[in-house]
Amino acid sequence: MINPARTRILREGEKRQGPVIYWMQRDQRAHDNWALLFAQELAVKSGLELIVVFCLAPSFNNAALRHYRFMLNGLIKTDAELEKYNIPFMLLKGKAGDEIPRIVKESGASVLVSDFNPLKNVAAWKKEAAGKINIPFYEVDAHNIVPCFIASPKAEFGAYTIRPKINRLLDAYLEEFPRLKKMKINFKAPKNNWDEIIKGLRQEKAGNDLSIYRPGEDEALKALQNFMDKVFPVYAEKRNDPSAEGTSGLSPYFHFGHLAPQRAALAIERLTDYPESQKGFLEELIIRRELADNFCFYNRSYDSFDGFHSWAKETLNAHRKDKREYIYDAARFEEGATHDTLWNAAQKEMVITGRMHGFMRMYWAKKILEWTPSPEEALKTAIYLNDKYELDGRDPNGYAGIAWAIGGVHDRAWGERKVFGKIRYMNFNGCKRKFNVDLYINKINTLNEQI
Ligand code: FO1
Repeated sequence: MINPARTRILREGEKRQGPVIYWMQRDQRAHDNWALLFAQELAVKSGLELIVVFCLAPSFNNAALRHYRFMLNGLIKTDAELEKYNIPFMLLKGKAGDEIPRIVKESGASVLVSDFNPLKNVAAWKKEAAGKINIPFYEVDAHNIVPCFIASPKAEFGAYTIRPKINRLLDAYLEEFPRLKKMKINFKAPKNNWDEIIKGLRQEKAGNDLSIYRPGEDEALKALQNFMDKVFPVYAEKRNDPSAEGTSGLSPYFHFGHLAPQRAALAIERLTDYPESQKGFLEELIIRRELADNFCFYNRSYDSFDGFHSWAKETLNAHRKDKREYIYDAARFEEGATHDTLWNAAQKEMVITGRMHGFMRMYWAKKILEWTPSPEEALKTAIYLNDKYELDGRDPNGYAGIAWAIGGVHDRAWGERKVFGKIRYMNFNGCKRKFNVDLYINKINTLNEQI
């Protein structure tokens, strides 16, 4: 039995006989997926068929071709995996607000289930779909260990306020996943023509093709094992060193839902030999990640200046007129053509590899604030570049991270200074104290452009 607290109902509806549809959206995997497990429980209990659908949108928050390729190549594997369980997977194309009601009507579905997503554009899709159907519509948090709407009823100030709330509930929710069951012969969906779909992609090509990252649920589990075997022992001291290979590299798999953060937590929980690494990683994986969902879910201005706390708005307003030592527009930032070799290296790392080290992301965003005429323009530029190039962009983690860097969200006030006001300041010398800047810049400048 799936813990009912992981589920909330988006609309009531009349009970009828017909397939249960799981609209897969954020959690694009067959296993360790609470939304799919809930949908299957409903279907098996009532002897109904189970269908999984995914709606391919023509655009998504400035996602580029390489992001769509990564996502679709992951979905191909999910389609194949579901087939082994007699669960049909249908790829729909177009606006979800039209496509989901259409498939509900055509299939005579009795229940609609989707996975939880705090992003406002996805919430709008669901609202539109909910308004056009008259069957029950459930949403299941398959991404967070403690469901977002259970962890807290409001936007939290920071990790220090949400941490006790999550830790109190962790034992109840950090449980092993039930196995997906094989359905009796189910209705046969038409085969998805994946080659045609991938050839038909029309998104802008931005940055390198990233063929080195292998998408999909199976690759995500391999990446988790590799992290545990090779990186975890040194994670505690290397995680803040951009010149080292000290990060998990799991964020693109979390972003596209190829890996459940709960699966990673269950695995890492066993690694008691490295308590420091374990503490550091679980803080990022559980507290920081669920804080980002909390921020986007309860603060609909998560991508704008209005989303900042009043202390931050006041201090940034008080320094609007400060002279900026350097001024760059989005194009110059995008080219990585500023006066700062460290900043340029971080931008180059993101364009070529589709990722940027966590420590550099903070420096990268804060310098955009410092070298842009207004905080609003800085936020716009940082979000634009992050969403266009990061493999894990277009994600609550990204919006929360940028709001932290530029607007002090989930941070506190620091000593007042030019442009930043009381927003935490970072500079080149601060980076030099933390890690070998030349080594990092060198590593990026010798990156193979053919990635
Ligand atoms: N979600 C969809 O339901 N349909 C899409 O076509 C789609 C495209 C897409 C492209 C890049 C990207 O980073 C995310 C994309 N998403 C899409 C959203 C994704 O499924 C998650 O909802 C978000 O990443 C938020 O976690």
